[in-house]
Amino acid sequence: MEPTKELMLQMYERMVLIRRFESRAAELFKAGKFPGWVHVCIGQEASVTGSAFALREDDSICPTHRGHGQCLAKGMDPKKMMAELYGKKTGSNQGRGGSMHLADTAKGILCGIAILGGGLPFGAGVAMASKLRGEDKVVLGYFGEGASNEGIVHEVMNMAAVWNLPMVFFSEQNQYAELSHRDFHLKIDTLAKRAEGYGMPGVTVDGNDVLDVYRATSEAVKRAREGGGPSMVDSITCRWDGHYVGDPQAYRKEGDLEEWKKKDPIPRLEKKLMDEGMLDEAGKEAIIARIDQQIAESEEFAESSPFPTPEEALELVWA
Ligand SMILES: Cc1ncc(C[n+]2csc(CCOP(=O)(O)OP(=O)(O)O)c2C)c(N)n1
Repeated sequence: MEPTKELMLQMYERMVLIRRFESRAAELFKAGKFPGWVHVCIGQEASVTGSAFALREDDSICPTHRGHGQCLAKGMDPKKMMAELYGKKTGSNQGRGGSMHLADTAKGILCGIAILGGGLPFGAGVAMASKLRGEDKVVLGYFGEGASNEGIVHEVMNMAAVWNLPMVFFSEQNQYAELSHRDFHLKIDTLAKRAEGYGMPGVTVDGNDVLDVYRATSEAVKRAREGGGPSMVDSITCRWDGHYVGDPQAYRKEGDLEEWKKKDPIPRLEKKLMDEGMLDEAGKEAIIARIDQQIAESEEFAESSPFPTPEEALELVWA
């Protein structure tokens, strides 16, 4: 499934948005503008964009604790996201969730869950609902290579295969799980090897090549939509920042960042677009200016929005 030129330009712009939004969010966090923990996915923009763009608007994703990029790629409004980071009432979760629990069900963004692998069983429930209702909506669940060793991930993948659920299990193998390099806890090179054990197809993609990610995920989404059941995509990429913003990263392998930065996903697509005459310097500058304006507006929106009041604390509580 080849993306159109129009779609490639949209993917480029979205990757630039994610990179610049997260860079600014990290600066704001360091300046003490909002509390909590912030996990950025800088370096992984192709992985989140290529996968989310393979979905329809009414398909769903299960975001993780490192979910800004996943949610922006799926179409979350940057204003709602920034306001949520600030804990404001205008945020995507009305200020109750923060960075790790982003949700916007109207956009198919099921709630991010900070417990590793915790989003996947909910995603399986949504996929089962789609199947029982005779709809053709697909759920794509994100997880990291660290989470891949959690029992819940194995359980969900097994059940999804047995029940033939319309799901895509998308692992972002970003080299580090908290403070551990992947070699410390994984004996296999690609998680896709595990797919056969669940009875589903598995594929490995270059997670820094947005087109490779888009093509492979589109195929998995098509299979799920047509009743062919779940698949697994292992996207090999790297996070450039720490586990959290402020992490001193004493554990990082020497020279590894320099190597991965050579594979920066944004200039890779940019070069293709320029070589094929779809983008020029002026077009690139216009995209950056447009995005910086959008980010400045989201910051202003977050700053000027009210906090929820103590009287409203129980408003969104179900029981
Ligand atoms: C069940 C559970 N165990 C441990 C943690 C603590 N923890 C938070 S993030 C993390 C590492 C996650 O690594 P990975 O799944 O590869 O995702 P990444 O952070 O690299 O995106 C750990 C161990 C947790 N949140 N939930």
